[in-house]
Amino acid sequence: MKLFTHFLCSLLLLVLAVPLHSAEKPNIIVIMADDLGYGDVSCYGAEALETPNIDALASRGLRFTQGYCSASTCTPTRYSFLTGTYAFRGERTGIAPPNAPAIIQPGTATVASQLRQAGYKTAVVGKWHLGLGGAAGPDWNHELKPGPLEIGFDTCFLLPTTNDRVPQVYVKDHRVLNLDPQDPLWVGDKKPAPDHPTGITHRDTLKMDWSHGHNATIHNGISRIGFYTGGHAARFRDEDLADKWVEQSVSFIESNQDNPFFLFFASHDIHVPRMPHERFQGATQLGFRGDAIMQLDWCVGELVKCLERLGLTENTLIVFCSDNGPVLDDGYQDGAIEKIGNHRAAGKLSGGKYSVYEGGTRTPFITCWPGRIKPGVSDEVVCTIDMATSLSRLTGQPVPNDDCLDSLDVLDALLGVEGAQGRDHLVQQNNGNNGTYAIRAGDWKLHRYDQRSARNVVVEQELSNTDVPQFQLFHLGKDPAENYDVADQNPEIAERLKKQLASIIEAGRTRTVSQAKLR
Ligand code: NG6
Ligand code: CA
Repeated sequence: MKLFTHFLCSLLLLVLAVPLHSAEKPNIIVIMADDLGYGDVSCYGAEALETPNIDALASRGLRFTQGYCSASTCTPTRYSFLTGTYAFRGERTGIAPPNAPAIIQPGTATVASQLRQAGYKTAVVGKWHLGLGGAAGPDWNHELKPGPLEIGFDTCFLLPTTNDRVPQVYVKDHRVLNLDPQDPLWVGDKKPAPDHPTGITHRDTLKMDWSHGHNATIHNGISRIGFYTGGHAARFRDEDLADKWVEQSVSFIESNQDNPFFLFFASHDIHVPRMPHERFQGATQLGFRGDAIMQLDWCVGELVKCLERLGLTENTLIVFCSDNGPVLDDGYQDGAIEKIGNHRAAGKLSGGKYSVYEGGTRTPFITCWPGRIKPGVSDEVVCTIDMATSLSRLTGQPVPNDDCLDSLDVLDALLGVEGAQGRDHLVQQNNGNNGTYAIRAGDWKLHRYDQRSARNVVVEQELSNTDVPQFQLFHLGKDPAENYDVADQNPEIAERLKKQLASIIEAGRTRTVSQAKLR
């Protein structure tokens, strides 16, 4: 009898130890494009070019009409994608300069650390732009630490900042790749010598001219933001970046084909300087901006082909998204404006990069997992910030209480489960913590501009507000392009959203907070 009771107890313990939902461990690839707009690919309505590989993901998976990144610039979106916390809550989360120290502190839970804990091998390949090194910034000639490896990635192969910023070198794990110690790399924000050639002094030698900023050190015929010297053996050609990302990703996938892996494929396309490989130059009528979209599409195709070759297609979840909306002239004269024709980079939306209009943060967003997701179109609101919590649930990982503060579990919506709902609200922001926000709740959207200067929003197409009020209210259902501020006609709704936004900022978190408290 005693033995039997003992047996029963053990059985009970065993049952309790099994999580309610059994975890699934598909391979996961997040492909994040850079500055790609809602209307830039053919499955979202572009007619000036065709993106067959991205379209194929959409037709084999779920195409979201309301998929977002959390900010309309790069660093804050990447910060909140990885950490699951709104960037406006953090310090130094605005667009990072070349010598920025690591922005995400070691010990912070991230998408990568959560998946690593679930038994995944994790890698980031491509643009980082989240700082490297301790408080003094990156030590380019020695160990670049902390960085991705200290926040959950097993390996990394990076462009350290963004390619219009110096330096043009790859970082593999903790080191600049191919750095010759005899030719140390120096990076700074002041001219290192009076005769150091720059985009100003040697403008006539440039292969692509600048239009604003981007006039410091020249490399590969393109002048950049910031100065650097040395490290010549380590420098890359802009034209080869996409090939390198694919090569490194394929090798990571091949080495991990027998275990679950997570790959963050952080493409640099279609950020400036747009200098696609020669084989894509002239591929579209849109100039290098369009050609870079073709290059991005090619990368997607190569990743998909690799999965197919290894028999991993059925068991791999691919998420395709962008880090912010579109911009035409972002500092170089590459013909993007002159050649735009009828193409609308943000589709039907207003605004783009740097703005909290929908065009700034609503982007192409596709989930594809042939073994699990039924193809279709979803109108649910989902955001890159939700990956941390949603992928944790998928893989059976508890989310630490003090991290991933704004990452909501929208897994079922991401997988297209019948009747599943996405977010009922989302805060959008532009850059860092400068007091420019928008909140979307259902069909209503409120903009808030704390700084007067920020109200001169740079908007991409037509709409050019010169001085807007601190608060504006739009009805996205009736007015998706946010043309008509209806705050005066709907004062109660405007008040409700103002309060909701203020409580979200004040509460310091939105996950595991009673939603009533946030209203
Ligand atoms: C801006 C740059 C822009 C781009 C952006 C960051 C100027 C005038 N503009 O400051 O070219 O680099 O920062 O883009 O220098 S992001 O997509 O990485 O956020
Ligand atoms: Ca970007």
